[in-house]
Amino acid sequence: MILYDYILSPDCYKIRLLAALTGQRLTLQAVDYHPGGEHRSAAFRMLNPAGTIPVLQDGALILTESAAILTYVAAMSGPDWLGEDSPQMRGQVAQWLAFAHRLSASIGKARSHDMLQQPADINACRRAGVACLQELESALTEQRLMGFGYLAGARPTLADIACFPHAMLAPDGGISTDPYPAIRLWTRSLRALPGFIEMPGIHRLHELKPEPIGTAGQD
Ligand SMILES: N[C@@H](CCC(=O)N[C@@H](CS)C(=O)NCC(=O)O)C(=O)O
Repeated sequence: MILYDYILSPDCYKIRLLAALTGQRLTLQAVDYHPGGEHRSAAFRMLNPAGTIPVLQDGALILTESAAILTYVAAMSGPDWLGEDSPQMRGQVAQWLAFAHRLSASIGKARSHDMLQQPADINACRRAGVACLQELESALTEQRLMGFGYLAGARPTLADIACFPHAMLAPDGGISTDPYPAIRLWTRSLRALPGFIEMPGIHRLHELKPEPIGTAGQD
């Protein structure tokens, strides 16, 4: 499988992360997203008319859209990461895959604005990004109250992988992740998974802060 990849792209990182966690081999084809803008070239648009990365090529199959690529990579490794144990779990995974687009449109845009000088209404992006993080925090808190550590239940699924990168990169767009203890505990659980790989640039300093009150030893 060939992944058309940019090392600092959260949408590409989520594919690399899932491949690492599921033991799938990816051949990385670097795209000069910045500063080259290779994703906008005619040659790249032959591959993906939308001009976005990631793109996955597996033989004759070309897949665009990170949610679709995640689903394919997960399906290649068996049923576990798809989260198909129950209709409820399936629904939750689909919900969080869609939610990840909102993270991309808010936090992702704020980050591209601050780091790559891409035009954006930065205040609107940050407001929408904070609303997304609050939503994620409250969903994870609810899960913890039911004894679950992940977005769609007791074990990690595509839902978690789709949301983790943008949530963790929020500080790059001027959005603090400090007020969210449930998110912090969730990211620790994800980082502890066998095969987990980091993305360069994800901030880890907030993890050195004290345990959220009443949760020590629970993750
Ligand atoms: N909906 C797409 C969005 C991916 C996306 O926005 N990728 C960014 C890089 S992280 C991109 O290619 N943006 C196009 C651009 O900057 O022109 C997906 O989930 O794959």
